[in-house]
Amino acid sequence: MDDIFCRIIRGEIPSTKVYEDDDVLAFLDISQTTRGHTLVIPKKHYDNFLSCPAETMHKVFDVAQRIGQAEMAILGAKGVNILTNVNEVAGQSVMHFHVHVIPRYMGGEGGFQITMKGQDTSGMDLPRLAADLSKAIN
Ligand code: DGP
Repeated sequence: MDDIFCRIIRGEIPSTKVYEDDDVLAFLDISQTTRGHTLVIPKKHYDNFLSCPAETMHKVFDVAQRIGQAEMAILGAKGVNILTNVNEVAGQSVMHFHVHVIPRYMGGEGGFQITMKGQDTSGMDLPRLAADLSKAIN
């Protein structure tokens, strides 16, 4: 599997690096949804968060946490969104696992918006739903 982030890792496409070690690379997102918007990726290719082995996933999130802390400390961010999309239906456009670290400021931001709209749950068997999910976790 080869994608645009694999090419960034190999240095074939330039990126504005924020952090790098043997396993993880972080660089500024080209879109800069808000100032400092950073992507954290494993150097080894995995399609998404769900297919990434836990050990690597933990390393990626460790770096994401540190970048979020840095955004709060030196960019004046008042909050941070940590986001990872899985598959096109959830908005994933680059099929290489990545975590967005998006600093949030008071007013004057870019276009980032999350709207979680609740729905009528009266027709759902929530205890059954939770039990099914619980059973499926291994
Ligand atoms: P997603 O929609 O979650 O798959 O996010 C992919 C992000 O990757 C999107 O915010 C834009 C960013 N992106 C795409 N191509 C490039 C690139 O060549 N360089 C950089 N720095 N970011 C890119």
